[in-house]
Amino acid sequence: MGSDAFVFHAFADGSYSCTMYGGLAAAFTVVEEYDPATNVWATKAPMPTGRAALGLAAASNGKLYAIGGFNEGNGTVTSLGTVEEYDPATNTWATKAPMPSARLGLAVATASNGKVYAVGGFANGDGSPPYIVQEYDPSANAWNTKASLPTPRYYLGLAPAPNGKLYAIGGIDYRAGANSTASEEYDPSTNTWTSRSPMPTARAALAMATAPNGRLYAIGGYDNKPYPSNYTTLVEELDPATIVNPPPVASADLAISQTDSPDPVAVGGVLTYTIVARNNGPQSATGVTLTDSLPAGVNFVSASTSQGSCSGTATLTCALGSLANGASATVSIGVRATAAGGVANTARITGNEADPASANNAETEGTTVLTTADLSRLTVAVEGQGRVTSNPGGIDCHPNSCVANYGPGASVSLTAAAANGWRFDHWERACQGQTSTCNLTLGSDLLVKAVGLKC
Ligand SMILES: [Ca+2]
Ligand SMILES: [Ca+2]
Repeated sequence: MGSDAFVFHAFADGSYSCTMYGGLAAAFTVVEEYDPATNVWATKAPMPTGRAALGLAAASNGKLYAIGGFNEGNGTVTSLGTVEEYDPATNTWATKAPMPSARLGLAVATASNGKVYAVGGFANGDGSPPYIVQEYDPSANAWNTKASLPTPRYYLGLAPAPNGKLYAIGGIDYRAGANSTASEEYDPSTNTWTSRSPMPTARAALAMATAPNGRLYAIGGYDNKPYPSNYTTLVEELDPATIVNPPPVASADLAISQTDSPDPVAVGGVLTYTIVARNNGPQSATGVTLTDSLPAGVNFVSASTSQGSCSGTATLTCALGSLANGASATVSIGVRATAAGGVANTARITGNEADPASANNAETEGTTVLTTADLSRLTVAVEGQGRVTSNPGGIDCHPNSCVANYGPGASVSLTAAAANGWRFDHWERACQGQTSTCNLTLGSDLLVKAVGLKC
């Protein structure tokens, strides 16, 4: 290629309005050569496929590769995977293996390994985010798909550095829908991307070039100012030898869940909220605080926590301290229901770190509060020595009789266990049979007797 430069027509503003570019296929085949030594321009053999918003790279074999872009006919924009190779020595073009993913607004550069990388850009009408990275090997005339661009972008800049890495700079952030400051480094030897110091000014449709001093220059493009003052003459320099990784932003996704027991509960009865605070990571959470403003209709009875401490009564504040990634803490809050109806209790969690998902930082649990007249009374008597427990809780008889109230139609499972030297023999009254578990549906007040015998 010598010291000549080649100009391929493309858009100045990165737009692709169909009306602006009628007859585009013919207009965008022009190739002109500039010779810095003589300051002279010359017209060269036209590119076979007219297109815009393509990528162009000079490979180490002395040839140029024109990759992707789009053309337009009958008002329809078509993304292209076209690859055409220009040989400056013979002023001829050859068609090469097409890029697997047709794209426009992509960035193309050659790394020191001799491979050409096509980064970002989007397929018109495809809808997929512009994160695709594909590698072209000029010697094999073959493409491979590589690790995706972390920040999906189009109309970005791409340039190689003497350290063997490529830098993908700026462009339009597909997710944010705005010009980007992203600076992401690609290492072809490990096929990995690393986030680097962002470009100071968010820009798209910029030009990137590597100077003999080893530094990269981001030139022009358009920034976030209103049109038409958004076209910028700005030049910002990136020195790959001195850039650093931006400090990682600590983040921890705290999440909360709670259950209540019993539900329904009788007026005057104690209701327990069991609240689990969990850190879904990725970093450890510090200063984890659970707060719970108790709803009207309940009075505070007790609070306990598996770590840290809780204070307050109407509003409880539990300082849980730190939670490692994946760790959890459990807070139990006992309240007495004071009025029939429904109560809804909301518990919230916060921490010192940024939380990437806020929807799971609060949870509300509802409980039905019934008058005793609405409830069914279950009375369990134990004959002999043993214990009867229930699920849901409420019954725990050993050795005497006990009573619990359940909501209308509640399903209750009773389990009998004999004391040492005794065996469970059979149920009587509302339960029957000799298996140690009995399932009941409480449509009315019921009495159950568990009979144990000495071994
Ligand atoms: Ca969260
Ligand atoms: Ca409930």
